[in-house]
Amino acid sequence: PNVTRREDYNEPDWRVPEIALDLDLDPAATRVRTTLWVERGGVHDRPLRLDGDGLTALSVKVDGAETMDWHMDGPNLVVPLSGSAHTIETEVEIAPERNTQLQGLYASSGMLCTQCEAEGFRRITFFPDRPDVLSRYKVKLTADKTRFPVLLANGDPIAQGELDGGKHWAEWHDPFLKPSYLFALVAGDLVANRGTFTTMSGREVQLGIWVRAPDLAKTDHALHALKLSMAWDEKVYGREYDLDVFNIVAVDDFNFGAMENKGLNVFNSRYILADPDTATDYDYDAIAAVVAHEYFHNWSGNRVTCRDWFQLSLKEGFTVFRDQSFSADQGSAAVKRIEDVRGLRASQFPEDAGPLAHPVRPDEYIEISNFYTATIYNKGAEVIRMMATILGPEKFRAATDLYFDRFDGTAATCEDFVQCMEQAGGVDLTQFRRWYSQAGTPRVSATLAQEGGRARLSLRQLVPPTPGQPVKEPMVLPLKLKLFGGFTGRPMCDEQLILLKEDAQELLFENLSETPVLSINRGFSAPIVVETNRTAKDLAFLSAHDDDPFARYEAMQQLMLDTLVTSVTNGGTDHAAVIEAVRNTLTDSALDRAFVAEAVLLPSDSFIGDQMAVVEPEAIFRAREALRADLGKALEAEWRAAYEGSLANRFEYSPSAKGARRLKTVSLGYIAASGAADADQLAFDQFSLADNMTDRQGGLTTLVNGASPLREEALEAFYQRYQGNGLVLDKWFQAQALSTREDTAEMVERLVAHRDFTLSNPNRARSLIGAFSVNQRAFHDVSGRGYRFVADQLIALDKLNPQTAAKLIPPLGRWKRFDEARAAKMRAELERIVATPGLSKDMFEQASKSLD
Ligand code: DPP
Ligand code: ZN
Repeated sequence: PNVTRREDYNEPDWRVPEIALDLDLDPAATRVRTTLWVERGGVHDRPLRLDGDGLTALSVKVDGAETMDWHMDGPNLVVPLSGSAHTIETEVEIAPERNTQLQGLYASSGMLCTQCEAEGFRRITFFPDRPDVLSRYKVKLTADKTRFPVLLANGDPIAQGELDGGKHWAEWHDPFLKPSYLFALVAGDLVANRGTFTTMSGREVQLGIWVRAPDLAKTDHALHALKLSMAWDEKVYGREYDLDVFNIVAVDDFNFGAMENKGLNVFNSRYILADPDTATDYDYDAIAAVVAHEYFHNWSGNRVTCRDWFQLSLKEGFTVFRDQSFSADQGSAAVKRIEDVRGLRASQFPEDAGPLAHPVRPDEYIEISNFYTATIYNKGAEVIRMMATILGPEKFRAATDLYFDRFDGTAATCEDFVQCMEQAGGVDLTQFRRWYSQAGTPRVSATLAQEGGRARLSLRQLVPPTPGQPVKEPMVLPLKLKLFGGFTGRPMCDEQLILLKEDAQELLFENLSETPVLSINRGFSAPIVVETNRTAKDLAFLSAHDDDPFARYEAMQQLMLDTLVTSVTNGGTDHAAVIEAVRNTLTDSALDRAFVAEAVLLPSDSFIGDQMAVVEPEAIFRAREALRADLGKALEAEWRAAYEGSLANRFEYSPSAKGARRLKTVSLGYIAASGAADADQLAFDQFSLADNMTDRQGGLTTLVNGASPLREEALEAFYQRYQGNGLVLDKWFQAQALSTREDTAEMVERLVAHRDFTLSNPNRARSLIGAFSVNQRAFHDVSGRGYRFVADQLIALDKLNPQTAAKLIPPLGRWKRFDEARAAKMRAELERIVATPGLSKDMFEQASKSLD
């Protein structure tokens, strides 16, 4: 397969300032007639080369006359042209109902919709399908009026009408220049939850959340989140919406979470539909975050887009940072930061430490779909956050203003963004740019040594080697730190922001009146791993006294991790320090319940594994269960008090009610871990009496991990209650795939034969196969059956939907982290995948790189 390289970038040979699309929509056979107004870019004699994927040209016209002077180069259409500007017309026919890749134009639950990012537009029509070709779009849609009463596209609706034979048409114009990946259309039998938003300059925007009629009642939360997002972007970034309409459509079959098409966002229905009976608090939060994310792309992505796909983090990293800040402003910023860091550590750190590690701005790819990664999105967001930290809020805002003003209507690069930061911020980011080019998670060791009234902090940084990058240069690491008096608990200095730029640096603290305790990387100011010489006592102290909630959480996590890693490696069972620290936090009534719930939760099996030279899944599981049981027993009264204190109220979606629910289920988990006789009944009662999905799922999950007869009863009741609701059935599959039980692999193998299981819906495939492969204990069963099972499923999924299949490869690629026997079995499955005839390039790239 071909490798695309960043350094090979050239400006487009031909520009396409205008395009008109005329689609006669039909699931079996859709006619696409396209008119391109093309202009030669610069002085050259190269022909017009239009990307295609699976298309056959039925006719080609140049300047109005049919021509035979064209040829195919593989999937692409090549038309020699003599002048500097021409009109090109092409006609193709496509079959959306046969499109199982869900890329291009496809059918989902009776509607027709599109997904064009990154390279799906070429599956609809011939076009220079690259993000630096910006065009003004006119779109005419024609379809059967009964099956497809609603016809939507980007921009503003211009005209509509009826035709003979039960058909109708609609025309949409988008006045803004956009790349082809932002094109979208939707045709279906849909209804809208409508609203309006008045922008800062007083324009009224018509909002619509489009769904199938039975789902209408589940759209209020998304509509509300959209209005909040629009107001937030005006207030925080000065960015106003620019069209008269903004539509969102929810679609059941969707590869991504959602897509920011100009004026017509298309969403995976899991990020739109919510009511208390079917959506958890986590879902509610995720819906608000994704609605915000896609809306914010209107400026960071659409008005200013990417020059090429190597710049993907320009829009994604920045937009994730924006949506994280938005969510932080809606509730507890500390809890949001904890959740984001937990997510980064669960997905990005392992990626950066494995065979698929790549820089935030990659240098090459085989299939761009494989680069919609935690590194591009979440590490990319951390890189923006660090620049915001270095600049401070005012200069950062000046820098983003400059960026939006300077690059509005163009396709920009990460370098352009950094230059705006430098100019408006008055800083030199030369060395900082390594965050874009060097992969790998930097590791910092911080050693604090006291000598009388002075203390010396020695910092060292190391960026580990990653594929293709054996040697690294030191990075710029913004570290927020503070010292606390170990005796009085009082801060001994103000918080400092230091920039660690060298391999090693030292800091001196003078006139200390007591022994200092180090609080470092406060707020997770840099996305790194920090190793310190802090004792269990220091960590317990910080977990109770640090005035930065993130640092407090972090100290507790480190204490738990140190304890667990010791248990796994030396069989240690001294849990006293953790128990005391958890008791302090749990009984501190001044703390936010949501914070408490996060802080008392043990690190995941996989995160414990990430700390070890060789991951031992069974030993980790046992050590973690032993600590959970001890915590459950030692603090049983406290867990019950926390549980009961969170029982009362009826469902409400507010930060405090969410926090109470979270702590309730975390406490339930510990009560169950204690072995209390009534735990199963408690879980079952929570499950059956719940007035919301968060509590119901909490009860179910607790039972699913156990062996009570109530387990089957709950699973069956849940299934019966939600039969026919795809999104909730995903939770049913997922709860079983994530079970900590010994027989999970066997259960999951049986579940693929369940009549509600299908690989053709990405959410369903991920809820079973994806969830199972991150269940460390079950997936890494020493027999290797977990590996074989996942490989079988991915080979089957690849034939339908390569993009979704390839995203599920990474757990198999982590073989280097395991013992030889497991590693050999994992490699064997990867080899079997690579050798599969007809394998997609998506899978080939992920699986073959994972073998290196
Ligand atoms: N660009 C989309 C998003 O991240 C993914 N297709 O919002
Ligand atoms: Zn995005």
